[in-house]
Amino acid sequence: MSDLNLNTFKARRAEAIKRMEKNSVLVISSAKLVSRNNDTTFPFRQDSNFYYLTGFQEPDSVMLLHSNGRSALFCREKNPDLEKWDGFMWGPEAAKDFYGFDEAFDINKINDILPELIRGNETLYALVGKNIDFDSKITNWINSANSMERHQGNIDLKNFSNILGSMRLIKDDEEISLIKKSCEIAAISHSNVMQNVSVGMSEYDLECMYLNEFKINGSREASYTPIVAGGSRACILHYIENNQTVKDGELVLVDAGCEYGMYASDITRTYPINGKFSAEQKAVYDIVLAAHNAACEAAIIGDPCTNPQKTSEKVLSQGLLDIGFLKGSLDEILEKEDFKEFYYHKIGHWMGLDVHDDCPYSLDGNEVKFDKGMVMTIEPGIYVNDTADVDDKWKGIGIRIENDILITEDGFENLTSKVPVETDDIENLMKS
Ligand SMILES: [Mn+2]
Repeated sequence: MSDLNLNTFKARRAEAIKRMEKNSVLVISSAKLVSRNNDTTFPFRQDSNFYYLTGFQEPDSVMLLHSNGRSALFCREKNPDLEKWDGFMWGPEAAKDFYGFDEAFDINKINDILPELIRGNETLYALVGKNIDFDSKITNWINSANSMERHQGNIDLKNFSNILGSMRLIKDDEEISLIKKSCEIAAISHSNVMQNVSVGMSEYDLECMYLNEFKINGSREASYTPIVAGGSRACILHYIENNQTVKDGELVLVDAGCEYGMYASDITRTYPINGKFSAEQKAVYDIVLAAHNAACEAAIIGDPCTNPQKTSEKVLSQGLLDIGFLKGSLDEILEKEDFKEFYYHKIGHWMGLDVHDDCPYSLDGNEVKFDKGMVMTIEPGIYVNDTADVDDKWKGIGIRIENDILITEDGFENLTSKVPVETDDIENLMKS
């Protein structure tokens, strides 16, 4: 906890307040502890939006900001008995002082206190639509507050998602250094595992190796469940069963990233389990790589954030024409989106506190334009399903290549470059 710069969170709250209308409040909830099954829970992971504005790592908490600059935190009362089971709890008083809130209250009293704090305001901002349970609490609090006024009040509920998402879109220096570290750990992990795989291993053998590498390199958690897909299972985009054997001659697609200081990384590599690409595998791989490289080049400050998508569709379609997977003219293929038979997902996503960062792609009907400090994944793929109208020798090949890029003044910086991406480099690494 001591490595957190609490001024960063305070500054973000001040910035959020600047973006609020006058006579308004913003109310955001923490994550909850989620049950796995009877009496056991998943490891707690704080809600990214709540964390971004507070730095506070406990469940059952709510933050309130007022346009007049005041801030309040609701959290669990300190409970020495419970602390013997579940560990340290801040309690409102200590949390208020340490995290720099003006007021703090017992979360159990929120239904009485929060309506008092929001009554008489014109606007209540919330992250509407993210959590039905919390949305209904918000509605109830607004209802209580309105009924407290001598003449029925009318607090206007507004969605703060795009405002907060726009703040989160531009990463500050601290965030960039955490993302870089997360990317570095993930890249080193991919390289280390590639050197140690062998024919006949199961997908979960590999999964285990990746998770182990993350942990020994300083990341406690993966940023999502790793996808380890041997052979044709690579064509299933969110395959996480990871329970089959990877056979000689097959590729394995691994989409695995880690979390460092709450920030995600997200890398995909596809490589031959026996260390040597076949001619067909290499031919498809090089098309995906060409699309990847061109898409990275298309991430330019001032240009729409959809340009890498369009670029990848063009380069990939040309490649699919060249090897005879698609027929007709390039313009026609792009117009009719014939490439979608082989490339059926988007080029990438914003990345930060969330692996799919909770940030907008368009605002007020306009595409978001690239700016310095944005972080996006670039991850084109080609997947040849059994149903494709191609020679049998191609079927079952599924390839995705994914790196994480930072938008800078001089173009893009590849944050995951420590893991090889060219087929020659992968083969050489796997030989070593
Ligand atoms: Mn991704």
